[in-house]
Amino acid sequence: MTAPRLSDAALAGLPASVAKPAYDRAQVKKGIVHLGIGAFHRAHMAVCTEHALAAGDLRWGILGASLRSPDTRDALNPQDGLYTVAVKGPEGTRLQTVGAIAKVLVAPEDPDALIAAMAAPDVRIVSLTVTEKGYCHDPATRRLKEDHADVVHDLENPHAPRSAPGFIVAALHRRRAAGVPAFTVLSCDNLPSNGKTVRNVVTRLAALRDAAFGRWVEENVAFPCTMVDRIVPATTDADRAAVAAALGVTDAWPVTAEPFTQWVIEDAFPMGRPDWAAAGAVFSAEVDAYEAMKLRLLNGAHSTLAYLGFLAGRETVADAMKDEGLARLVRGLMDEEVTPTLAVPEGADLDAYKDSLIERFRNPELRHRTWQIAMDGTQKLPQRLLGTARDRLAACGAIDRIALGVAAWMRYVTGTDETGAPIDVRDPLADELKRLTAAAGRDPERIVAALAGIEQVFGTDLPKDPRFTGPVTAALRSLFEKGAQETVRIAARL
Ligand code: CS2
Repeated sequence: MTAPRLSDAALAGLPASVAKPAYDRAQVKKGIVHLGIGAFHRAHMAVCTEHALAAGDLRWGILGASLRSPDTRDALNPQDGLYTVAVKGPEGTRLQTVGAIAKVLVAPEDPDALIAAMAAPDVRIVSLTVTEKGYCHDPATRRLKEDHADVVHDLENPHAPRSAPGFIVAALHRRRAAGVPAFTVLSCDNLPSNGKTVRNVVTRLAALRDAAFGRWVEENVAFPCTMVDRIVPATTDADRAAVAAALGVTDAWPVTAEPFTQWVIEDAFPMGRPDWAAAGAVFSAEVDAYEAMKLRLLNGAHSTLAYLGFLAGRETVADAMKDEGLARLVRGLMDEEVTPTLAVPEGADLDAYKDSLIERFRNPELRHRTWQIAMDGTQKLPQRLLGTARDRLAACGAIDRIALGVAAWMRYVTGTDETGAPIDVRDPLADELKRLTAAAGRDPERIVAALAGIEQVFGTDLPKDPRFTGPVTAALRSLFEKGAQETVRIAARL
């Protein structure tokens, strides 16, 4: 017999060890619409918002929206929006059932319902975790990609958009027409100056629709920047089974996360906001510095570990960290090549931060697959590794480890692993990557010339700079000739 499903009615029966909503969910208003209601949001912003609700400010319930698949809606709506966060650390697993999400909509099924929900006067914040590619921007310039298929579609169908910027523009248009003040747009994706990037794309899209409306958006909408951090691997069936066993009821889609969580936010919310600081979020005027520190140290190391680890046959980040060479390489990357490029936010302790990153990557309780992090490399490399490379080159510094990370991405997107098996390369530019690498064969120079020629990723400067292409080509040659593990061993000087 299958266990009954998690629901409001089941909350009272959950074991006392499970934290659960300590407020009357029926009284909660929907003050936030969140676009891209994936595992990360549910383990991060929704948990902070839960805290604010529990403290008695019931204006901030979350209406979630999926822009593509119905899976999250199908899992969460039958359980009254409830789900469980399993926090996995060395001291074991802590469970919290979260009630902050009232309901989930599936945008493509009824775009107008989502626009109407976003236009409701109670909604003061529209937040997003739509991943890097969801901004329809050019990662190298951070501007709207006006020939992006979704942008073209959304301009032709402003009332039935497809993209996150398209929905934001449609809802702001409706609010303006109804005399309802604009909501604040809160990007929670791993992009540098994410607020500025989303401002760029939304104001441009609005202006393309109508110039006067574009100016209104520019003058009336706040786009605070944020730095978000929590490692949240994809949920597995084993996680589902463990959570169900602990709860005594089935949760169709729990999320797992590490104990660490950090959120740094620029305090620009003219329409108000929950007291996220009480839940540990930090309001700061230095978000850009925090963001660069996190993207270059954590995510730069993560992507490097993901490509090299995957090629070396390591399934998870924790497995990859067991390779002494890889562990030394990423620490060297952080200390020697990233740190000199950073402006350290006031009060931040870089050494302690880097130590904690190594410890977090080693967390044996998390099964964070290298393949998962390897996804969407074209959208991630610019802010994770290439910006650092540029700053190093400008200062005449060495970039050997960065070059190895970039070369590992190139080796990975050739689509065949070291045993000759195919790699499932997921990337918005996957077709182009396939075409370019197939034409270049296994010749490192040709591969580097072809891939570094993708201007929206590498810009126009890096492909012309032999101080960049030289070390990347050398590293790629070694990856082909010696394999990832040996290349890393040599690079880590073991
Ligand atoms: C990871 C991030 O999947 C990835 O690309 O690097 O999701 C990472 O786990 C988070 O940014 C941690 O805050």
